[in-house]
Amino acid sequence: MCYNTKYSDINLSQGQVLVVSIRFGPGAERYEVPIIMEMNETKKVVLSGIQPSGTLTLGNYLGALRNWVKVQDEYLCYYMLADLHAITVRQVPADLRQNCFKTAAIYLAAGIDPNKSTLFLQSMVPAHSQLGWVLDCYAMMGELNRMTQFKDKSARHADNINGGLYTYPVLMAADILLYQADLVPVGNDQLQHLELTRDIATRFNHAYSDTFKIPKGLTSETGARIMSLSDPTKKMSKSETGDGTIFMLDSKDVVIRKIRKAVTDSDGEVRYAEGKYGINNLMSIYSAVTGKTFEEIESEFAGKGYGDFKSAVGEAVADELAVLQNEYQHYMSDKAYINQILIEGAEKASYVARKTLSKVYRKVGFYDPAK
Ligand code: AQP
Repeated sequence: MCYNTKYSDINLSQGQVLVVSIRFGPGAERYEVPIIMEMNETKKVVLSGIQPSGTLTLGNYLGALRNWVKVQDEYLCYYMLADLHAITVRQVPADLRQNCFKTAAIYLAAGIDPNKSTLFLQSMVPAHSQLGWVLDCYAMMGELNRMTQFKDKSARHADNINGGLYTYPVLMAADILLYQADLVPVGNDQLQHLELTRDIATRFNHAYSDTFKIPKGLTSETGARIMSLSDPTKKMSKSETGDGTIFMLDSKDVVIRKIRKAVTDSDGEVRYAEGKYGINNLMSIYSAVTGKTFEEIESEFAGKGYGDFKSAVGEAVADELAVLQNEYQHYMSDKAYINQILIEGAEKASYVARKTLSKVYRKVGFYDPAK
């Protein structure tokens, strides 16, 4: 049996890894031989991920996903579903499985294009845990003790302050360093972890020889830190209960209601100023969604009350999310497609990750009887 594949139809960018599965034999489904082709790397590499620990939030969208989509053509991007990170907080197994699948659909709906970027599940690439362990031995307790996210999360989950929560930033370092990432798109909340990644990589490179590329942050001016609507001094989080978080799958009515209830102040003037946390947050959201500057927003709502402003923010956010939600429904109805994307993504990611891991194993002195 012969299958004609026109390789001229495959648009492979520089640096991308292509996995081809050839099916042959009686039944045509029975044998698969993965062939991996790799182009010379010239584009800068980007790595990022979101924990599938619940429905993604407006913060995940404006602070991460939307920016990932924008850089897909310029860079060679690896976008993972960080399920290993997700279990640092107790998850209901069936919910985690379902959230992984839904999050993959959200990535695709937001515009992550599997022909341009590698979309994969972290737990399907064993090199993340393997490098994570090695790097644990190169991260210092004093460094980990300073991580503010550990302090925040252990305060929020006082009944489950586990080792994984503590070494979370080291696994994040492994995620980034495995792909020799040049750039990591992060919200402000992750900058401290990125700094630690750089320190661990530099320490390892000095102890042996150049092994890891030292990554830099790629921050966006808008949406870098979206705050909770009910407590605008805290980051908007998936796990927040109540109306402080807008979820990417919230209906228009829910979005408008949550924004109408957002905590503001008694000043009554729509302007960006020190201490006006609630209004500043709503202005940041409105600016990120509409592309308007703070000055433009201030003049648009000059002489109007918070009610008008909140209605406009609610409408703008709901309209932006509605487009994405339509796409999401489309992907959710095609389970086979999403599964295929995740299988191929893991193969491509594993190929690259294994190269870095074997270099690290050799440098630290692990014996390989095959060599
Ligand atoms: N509120 C936010 N504003 C801007 N960016 C945000 N990000 C998350 N929340 C905001 C960005 O999304 C990426 C991945 O985040 P994550 O969801 O994997 O991790 P997290 O920040 O620990 O998530 P939560 O929502 O706080 O999780 P729970 O509630 O489960 O503990 C990062 O790039 C981050 O900057």
